[in-house]
Amino acid sequence: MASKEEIIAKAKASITEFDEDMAAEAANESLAAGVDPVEIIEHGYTAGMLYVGEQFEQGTLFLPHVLAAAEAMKAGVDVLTPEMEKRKSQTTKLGTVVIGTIEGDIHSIGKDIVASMLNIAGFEVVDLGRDVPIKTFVEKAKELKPDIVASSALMTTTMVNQIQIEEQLKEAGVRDKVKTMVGGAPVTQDWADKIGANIYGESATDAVTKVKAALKR
Ligand code: B12
Repeated sequence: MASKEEIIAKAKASITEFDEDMAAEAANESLAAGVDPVEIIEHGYTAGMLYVGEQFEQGTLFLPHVLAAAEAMKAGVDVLTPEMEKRKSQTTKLGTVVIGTIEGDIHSIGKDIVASMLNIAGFEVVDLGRDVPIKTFVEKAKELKPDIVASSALMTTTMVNQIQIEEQLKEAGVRDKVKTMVGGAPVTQDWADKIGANIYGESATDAVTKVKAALKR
């Protein structure tokens, strides 16, 4: 049976080689070997996607490659999801998180991972999808009274819209009733501090740790 390191390497290679079948195969091998799906996602697929992103930035790979890499990542994560669901914390609900990719931005892979890891950790997650209008975040905050309103932004041009979430929650009179969380590749702790967001999460595991700490549950 393949070792954990070999499976992680295969998961990473499946993304950099845009190979959906290989991605699913690595996922199945990891399940058979009893490797934590989170490790495959973070150190395998995500690491591969980071590499593809760098190559895209340098102009050695192009948009169709990025799309193919994203498809491969989805193929792998789809195989792992049922197992992650099974491992879902059976404790009482820890809290509710409303999450979405910010208005103007269609990047959803990172947001999806954060949403599923929060869900597995025992939070009720309401995923609003991608390119979510600011007003929808605010409406859902009023309607569902979640503990956390979380937004993902993958572009410098769309992260500015996270300011609007802060502003419009204030205008609606609900800013003090929820905690806001921001994340996505260009987002930093500095940015979160600057716009007045309560939590910055660098990765999905970081998000889970910080949400738990913020809600002290
Ligand atoms: C995959 C990808 C795509 C895919 C997206 C597929 C999908 N369904 O999501 C496709 C091909 C569709 C795409 C399209 C575009 N893309 Co693109 N894309 C990427 C790429 C290569 C990887 C992003 C990714 O999925 N990473 C893997 C995931 C797992 O990582 P992640 O998203 O960072 O998420 C992790 C953390 O950030 C964090 N996190 C994420 N969200 C959240 C939220 C919360 C609340 C928290 C706490 C944490 C958190 O946790 C995650 C897991 O650890 C990046 C490169 C990069 N460096 O990011 C470019 C990139 C983001 N894209 C870019 C661009 C320009 C575009 C396009 C405009 C291209 C075009 N010319 O059409 C369009 C966007 C159109 C739009 N309106 O949104 C630019 C953005 C530049 C900028 N302005 O800042 C980048 C940086 C590439 C580049 N350097 O040019 N893209």
